[in-house]
Amino acid sequence: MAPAATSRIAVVTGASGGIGAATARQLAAAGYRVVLTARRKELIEAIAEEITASGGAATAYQLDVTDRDAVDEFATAFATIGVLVNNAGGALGADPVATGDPADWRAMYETNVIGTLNLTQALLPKLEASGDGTVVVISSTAGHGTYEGGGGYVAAKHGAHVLAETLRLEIVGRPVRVVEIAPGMVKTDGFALTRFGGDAQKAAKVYEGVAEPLTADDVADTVTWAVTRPSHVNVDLLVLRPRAQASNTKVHRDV
Ligand code: 8X3
Repeated sequence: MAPAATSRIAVVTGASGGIGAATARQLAAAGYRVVLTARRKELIEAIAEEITASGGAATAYQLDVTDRDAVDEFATAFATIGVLVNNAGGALGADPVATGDPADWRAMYETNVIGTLNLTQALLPKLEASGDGTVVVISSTAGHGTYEGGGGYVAAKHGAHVLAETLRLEIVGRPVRVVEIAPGMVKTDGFALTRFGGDAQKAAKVYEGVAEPLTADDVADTVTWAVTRPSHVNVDLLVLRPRAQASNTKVHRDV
């Protein structure tokens, strides 16, 4: 059996909204002492307060996952950690490869891949010290197949997927599981809006006519399920999509 979650620490990156915030709330409800990290301090502080007010244990720590010095400093606060959820990331632009902005590609690689690398490297000794750690990588179905306009996001998420797969090979035999959760279409407040530079109309088009895109809570539910399996059970990869989405390019729309 996995040790009781109670009093174990779960670090969640990108916890200021969407999947990260939902995951922090659900892990706290499962008994973890949650540490919410993100760049936007006020947001994570508010969520941590809300979790605490409802009887959970949560703290907020402002962190940019691409800043390695800051990540290393953050890691010094812990002797052991039970769970690391690498959720920080996201998409910038939906341009074809021929015209995509290299700055967007670079930024996406930095957050989705290097950010995950930074946290994982810094916290791996602490996860191992817990005797039963779990690294979760929130990748995407964009890490398992491409689509037109996927561009740098697809490339970066393939990087995150490969990081998870390679790490699992390299640390086998040590007491740390590596779990990859790959969501398809998830409707959150921020994802599509960020991708389209704040253009609400373009963002709304992503979900147009789709009966029920996944919610942040749907993804948080799978994360919580995966990390609370008995210790010897490693959920290598869990791909989830809404029923209306059969593949990256096949979505049923009632329009
Ligand atoms: C989000 C899924 O289809 O926008 O990670 O690439 S998609």
